[in-house]
Amino acid sequence: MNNDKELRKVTLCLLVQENKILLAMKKRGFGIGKWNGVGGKVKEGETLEEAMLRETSEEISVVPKEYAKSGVIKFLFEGKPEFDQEMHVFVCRKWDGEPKESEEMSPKWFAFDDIPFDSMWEDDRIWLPNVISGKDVDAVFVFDGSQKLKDYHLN
Ligand code: 8OG
Repeated sequence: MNNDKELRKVTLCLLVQENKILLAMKKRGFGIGKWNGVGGKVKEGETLEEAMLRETSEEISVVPKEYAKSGVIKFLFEGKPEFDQEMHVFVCRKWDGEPKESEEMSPKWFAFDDIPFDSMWEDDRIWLPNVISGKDVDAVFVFDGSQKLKDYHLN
């Protein structure tokens, strides 16, 4: 596993309230048709936190107010190094605004025991339960050429 190269950075923000998590259906681009938290690429000159705040407000019209960094996950794609990225995960427990649909995402609340893992990235069922129970994640996931999970390592 080549674990050392400098990877493109993306963010992911998970809104959590009591025993519910807000996921959003990705309507276009990378991960289309999957439920996920909200986020995207960190732009030149932006901090991770600034990127997370911008993406959350662009994609679901919510401004995070109380949040914490919950770890980092590297995704490596065999034969497609241009897809490789490093995802910085935030959990947000207080925000301003009501989640609203955008051109990119359609948000919905799910109970912790009803998370639609079959319609999510394959790695999520491995790390997401830990993160919503308050643990940090530090992991590497390797996908094959057809985006099937092939190997992983939890640090
Ligand atoms: O800007 P773009 O639409 O490419 O952003 C992709 C988003 O998807 C970004 O928030 C990072 C996130 N993402 C991946 N891979 C995975 C994954 O395996 N699981 C989850 N939960 N999110 C992922 O790029």
